[in-house]
Amino acid sequence: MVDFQELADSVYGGKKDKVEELVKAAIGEGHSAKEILEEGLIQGMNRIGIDFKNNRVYVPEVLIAARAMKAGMTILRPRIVEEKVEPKGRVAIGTVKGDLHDIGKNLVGMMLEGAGYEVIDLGVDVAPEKFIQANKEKGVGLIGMSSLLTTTMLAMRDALQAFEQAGIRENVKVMVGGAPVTQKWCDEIGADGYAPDAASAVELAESLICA
Ligand code: B1M
Repeated sequence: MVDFQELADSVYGGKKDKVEELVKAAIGEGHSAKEILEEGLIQGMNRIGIDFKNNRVYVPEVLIAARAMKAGMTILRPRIVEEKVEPKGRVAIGTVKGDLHDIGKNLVGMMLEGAGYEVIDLGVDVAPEKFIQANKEKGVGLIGMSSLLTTTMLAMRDALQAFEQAGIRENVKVMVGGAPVTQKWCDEIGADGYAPDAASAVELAESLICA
């Protein structure tokens, strides 16, 4: 019998091969994709997120855990599709126009994926039109913008104005983050929420999507 605690521990510890082995075994035993996801993979990512937030682990550990999670997800994906497991929500995430930093944005994306969201990663140097397109064509309900430069923080404001002009602001929530970004800046530009780190971004997404 597959022990879901062991699966969660293996994700946490970044043990990619073990995660793959346990996910295959759990499928073989007839567990549903939802169960494997929620009881095993997501639990492991949740824990690493909390420990990262509390400075008990650092970026490398989170990246290694996320790689193990992804390996498990790759095996599970056909099952998820087959069982029509609904994601908690669809999020488009990107680093704003003019900014090429993506380590923090990737961490946020991985944590959101680990928490059960479908994440559309638009990459770096993302123009507002790309976020708008993701909302119109892919139905994303939440847009996440990351900025690491004080100069590109202004691109967040431009993007929000572009969302208004494109008429999508009413039907999409916007969260912002990145080292120079603050709650004050979030309020000033009229975004819906600010998160200081990847684990908080998951908590924020939960509250914004449920709002
Ligand atoms: Co650049 N860089 N960089 N850089 N770089 C900084 C940001 C800088 C502070 C370094 C410094 O001078 N001390 C400085 C900015 C100064 C400023 O604006 N005030 C700087 C500069 C100036 C530059 C260049 C202009 C340098 C040059 O070319 N002259 C240039 C700009 C290029 C461009 O973007 N157009 C540049 C380039 C680069 C590299 C390419 C070399 C590389 C990026 C590689 C990459 O990302 N693939 C790089 C790096 C690595 C850094 C530092 C050293 C590290 C950034 C990082 O990855 N942190 C950085 C100095 C520093 O921060 N110590 C620096 C780790 C990461 C996990 O943290 O991204 O903050 P962070 O993400 C956190 C939170 O902020 C939050 O969650 C994450 C996890 O907890 N978060 C979100 C992030 N996004 C979020 C989104 C959310 C919610 C939370 O919701 C959507």
